[in-house]
Amino acid sequence: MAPKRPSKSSASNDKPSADVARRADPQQGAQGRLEAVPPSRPVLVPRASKVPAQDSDVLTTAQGVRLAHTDDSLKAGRRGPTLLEDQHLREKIMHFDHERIPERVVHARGAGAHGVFEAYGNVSDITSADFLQPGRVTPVFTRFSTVVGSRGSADTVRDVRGFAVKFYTDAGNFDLVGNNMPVFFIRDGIKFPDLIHAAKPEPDREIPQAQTAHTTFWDFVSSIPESPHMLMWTMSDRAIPRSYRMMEGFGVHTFRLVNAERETTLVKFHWKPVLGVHALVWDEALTLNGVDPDFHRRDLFNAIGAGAFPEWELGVQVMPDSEDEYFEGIDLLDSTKMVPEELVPVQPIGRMTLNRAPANFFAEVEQVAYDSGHLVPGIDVVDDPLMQARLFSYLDTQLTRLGGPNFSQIPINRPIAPVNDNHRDGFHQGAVPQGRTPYLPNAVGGGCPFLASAADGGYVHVPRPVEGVKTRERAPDDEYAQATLFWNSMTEVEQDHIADAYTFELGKVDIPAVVERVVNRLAAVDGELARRVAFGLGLPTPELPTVDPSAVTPTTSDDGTGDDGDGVFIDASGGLTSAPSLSMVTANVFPVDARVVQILAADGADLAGIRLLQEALFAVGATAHVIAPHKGAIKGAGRRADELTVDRSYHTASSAEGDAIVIAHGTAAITDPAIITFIQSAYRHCKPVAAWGDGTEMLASAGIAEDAPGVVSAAKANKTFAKDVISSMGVHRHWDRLAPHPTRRPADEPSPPAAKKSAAPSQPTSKKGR
Ligand code: HDE
Repeated sequence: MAPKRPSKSSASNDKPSADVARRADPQQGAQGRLEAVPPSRPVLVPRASKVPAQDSDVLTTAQGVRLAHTDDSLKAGRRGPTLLEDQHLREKIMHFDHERIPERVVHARGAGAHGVFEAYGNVSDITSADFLQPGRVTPVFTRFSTVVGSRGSADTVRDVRGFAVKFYTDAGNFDLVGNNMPVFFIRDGIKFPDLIHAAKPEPDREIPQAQTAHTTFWDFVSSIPESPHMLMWTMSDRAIPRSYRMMEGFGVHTFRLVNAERETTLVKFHWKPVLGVHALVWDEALTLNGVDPDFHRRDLFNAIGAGAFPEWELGVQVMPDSEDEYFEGIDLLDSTKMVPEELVPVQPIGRMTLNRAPANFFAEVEQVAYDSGHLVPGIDVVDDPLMQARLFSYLDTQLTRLGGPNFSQIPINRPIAPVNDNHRDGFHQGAVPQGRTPYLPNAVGGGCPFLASAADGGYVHVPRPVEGVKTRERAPDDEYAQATLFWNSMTEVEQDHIADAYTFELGKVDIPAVVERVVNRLAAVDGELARRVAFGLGLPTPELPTVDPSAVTPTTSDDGTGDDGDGVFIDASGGLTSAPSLSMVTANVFPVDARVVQILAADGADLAGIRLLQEALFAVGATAHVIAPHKGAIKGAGRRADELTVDRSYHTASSAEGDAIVIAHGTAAITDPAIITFIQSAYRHCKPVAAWGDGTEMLASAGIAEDAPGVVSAAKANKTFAKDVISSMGVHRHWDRLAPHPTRRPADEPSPPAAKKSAAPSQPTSKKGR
């Protein structure tokens, strides 16, 4: 007798919800497909898998034959030998042998989640893209990633983060495949293989994993002209985010938007996290690489599980579509440049909420195939040579990674818009196409499928004149202005961290000439930065400036001067000397959703106080971890046998995992020096530190003054104490605790003159304001 059919929890993702309707679709085979009902309604359910891999209650072979035994292979006698005849064994091992697919060449390490995008901006004057019109709700799948590391590398390495969003719009899929930094290392896609070869582990020794702190990376980036700006971003705390939920996202390239009247504007896309932009400190990132290499992945999963759904506002900077595609001297076709928000504010146009973790990591996160060429009517690309190369790469890479040209049929990649593409056959064809006329024009098939005009939602390119001499030259550049602008826009603590990051990375470079070249070029960004890094590396202070960028840029232009041929030099500063919007350190207070408060406790602790704090934190959406000398449960102080569950013991916990620590009353008797170190490191990382009752004695043992910034203490754990703890978390870090950085020049000592951007010839005219 067949076993009783269990509730179909394993197939729950295949169930259509009230928001979707199933229809038979000859193009898609007998299982049908999910189709969105009226476009304005949210569609929150994944595309259903048509492959019936889990629709039997009984274990079967891949051919659907029910199995009676799976624990022993078929053998001649109980001790073997194994018989070749065992089809179940051979099929099972064959499939297992082929479970791995090639990891992504770049961005191999990542995590993703489903969600919705709700548009609310007034955009009809700039784009006809239907999903951006106010009120439209579109399902999305978002994947965050690091760039350099392999799939099994740690989350918290210093690196750029990928921020890729697939919008399943009614007009087809739109992929915004961006990063958490608004610029890039190189200007032309032809240099991408060089960049990645230099950044990946060195090929003779396969060292180091997931790091740019090695010789070949710095050799390459210091030898190309355009890298100084992006290097400032990657050496800043932007490269060690606290959480995916606290990262900005950028489309990086300029996009061309087209409205219903076929008028165009140039825009930059921005994602702004509702929780603010926050980072780890380097010491925490290093610790987390060992303590919890899945820190970011876990954080995303836990936040969604806790209902603290991560949210970002999508915004656009809108610039006129001028003939030369410059704005205030900034080349909009150059992805090593950004447009400061001080010049063009970001206008909000919608909100993305990630509300569902993937059901199966491989099927969704690994198999999702983003493509910067996935555009919908109303959105187009520009001539940026970096973007143009990407338009080739993403389609091409999926052929190997996903095993053929039919990857758009994989459930996570399938559009919700109806599809009729006339493509046929190929590896892993999942559809059973009908009919005999997969070609156009045809008369035999009644001319089907028909074509759509722009008015009917067809993608029609805006006519634009294209002309030029066939050449391998590049456009003129201003390599340093925006790097200097970035440095000038940082707060002191952010500058300290940048100087430390350069010192760390270059400290791992084993060829002195490479180190010197980087430090010399840093002098052209900022003399004081170069001095501080040189000091840390034991090098002489570089003269200001010592480097002519043209000397390291034989390919910049014909004569290597940055001259565009008309005696005109570019000024990419936008006329600004500082842009405060680039800084992550603000006085703003942010929500504490799914932030982790570590409550240090022990047997005999004030359990009622801990519970009060736990509840107060839970009420504002934060998480509490009780940390004690042992796992299991701790006992209260009273006579009643009161117990509280411990989340982590000191053996598994690290202060790097939390956003704040609180020392409970009744904990003071612990003498383990590891706990004192735990408290001291939280303090040194400028996190809120709190204690009540005799917990304050632990503060004293750790050398922490109760009146130091971000330190909260009280006699009892009551509501006021809980409120103070929560409000001290809203600013993320209490940097004012720090003593001046040892390499910072004392305030009374004059700084060296500001570095000029290059030793290039004087600048006769500027493109600024063209
Ligand atoms: Fe990518 N990039 N990229 N890239 N990229 C890939 O596509 C490439 C660039 C970005 O979570 C690959 O499916 C070239 C800039 C993200 O699945 C590959 C160039 C930006 C992701 C590829 C660039 C990005 C990728 C690897 C220089 C920010 C991860 C696997 C012209 C705007 C998407 C894959 C995910 C992934 C090529 C430069 C963002 C090889 C040739 C600039 C977020 O096709």
